[in-house]
Amino acid sequence: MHLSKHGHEVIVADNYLRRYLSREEDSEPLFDVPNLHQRAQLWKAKSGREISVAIGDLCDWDFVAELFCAHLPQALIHYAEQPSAPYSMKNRKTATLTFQNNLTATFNIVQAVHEFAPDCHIVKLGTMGEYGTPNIDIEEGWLEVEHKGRSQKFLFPRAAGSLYHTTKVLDTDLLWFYVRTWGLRVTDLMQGPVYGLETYENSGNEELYPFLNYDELWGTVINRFMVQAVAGYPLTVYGKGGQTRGYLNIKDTLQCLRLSIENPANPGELRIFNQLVETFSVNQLAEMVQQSGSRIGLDVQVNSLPNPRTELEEHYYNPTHTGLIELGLKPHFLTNDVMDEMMRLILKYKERIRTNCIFRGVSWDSNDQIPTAA
Ligand code: USQ
Repeated sequence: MHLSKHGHEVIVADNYLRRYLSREEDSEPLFDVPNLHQRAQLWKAKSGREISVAIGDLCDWDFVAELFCAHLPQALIHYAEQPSAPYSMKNRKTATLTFQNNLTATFNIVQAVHEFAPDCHIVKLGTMGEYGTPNIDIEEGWLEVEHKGRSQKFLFPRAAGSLYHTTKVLDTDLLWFYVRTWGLRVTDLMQGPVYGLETYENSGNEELYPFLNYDELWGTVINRFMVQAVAGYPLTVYGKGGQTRGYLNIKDTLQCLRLSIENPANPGELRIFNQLVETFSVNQLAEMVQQSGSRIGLDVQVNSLPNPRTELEEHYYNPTHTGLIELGLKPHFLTNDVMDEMMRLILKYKERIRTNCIFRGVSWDSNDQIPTAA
């Protein structure tokens, strides 16, 4: 919708995998999301602009080839991945799905661009989690290394913290290989956890909202904490709560995509941006949500749980993130007003919150064991 509003001709392809998996896991979003055809019609009624819809699986080569031949895209945004770290760590079946889906979709896209639209700019959604939490500043994708009097620029070292994040490392390597070999033009957006619901395009129109997941598998931490606060469920801080990540508002993810498309990478270039606007620890987020709660009349409790994940709970974190600002990104920060407004919006849907799917304890070193939250 954001690209469409800015004058781009947009075709969306989806196989409803995420909807299917969240239904299978009994962890559906707070709002019912109409199907893609219905949403395209709603957008047309609202904006007068057309978005084409194609339902199919990017792991299916025939579907990909047909889509490319029919449209010969100038740019392609690749979002078609299983995006949940806990889901990827749940058991062998979920790990296999994550691995096969994420790598095959990326591979098919690379092959299709090479075969049918070699000038097409691939904008790939990576993740800040590819880098892990190293004890040095995180550069934007690359690191100049001096070694025994010589120097070379390498991909910044990757050390991901889940299988899902590792598939993104593998994606980057795959893209980098084909950039070197076939001269593809690629932008890899290393995105931090996103929060938010309203964009300039969907504002006030529930049927155009994105998925607001608040369960352990599909919900990101800020959205989760806000829903927990509204439901009167103590905030689930994992371990010591010093885990620090780079966050951004959903409005900024859209800006970043559009800026990347409107300023494409060169042929033979793998351009990498760190896509975040500010960093917070889990403890800071819990405190901010608690304070927002008290401003709007909610008594929010914070609970420290044994961490189901394997990750550093206290660490250095200082990622560079100037590239997208230089392209023109105007960040929206997590201010008190932004938090209170989102909490009030969620409050309107309080009755729909199902507290039993908030915590299930998918452990990084077990096979589907479910420890209790207490
Ligand atoms: N956390 C808690 N309590 C919770 C949920 C999360 O303490 O109830 C902690 C996690 O342990 C982690 C941090 O909060 O340290 C962020 O967790 P998250 O679930 O918000 O984010 P993550 O699993 O890393 O994944 C999300 C998206 C993923 C994206 C990633 C960006 O699901 O698709 O790639 O954010 S990043 O984290 O920078 O890799």
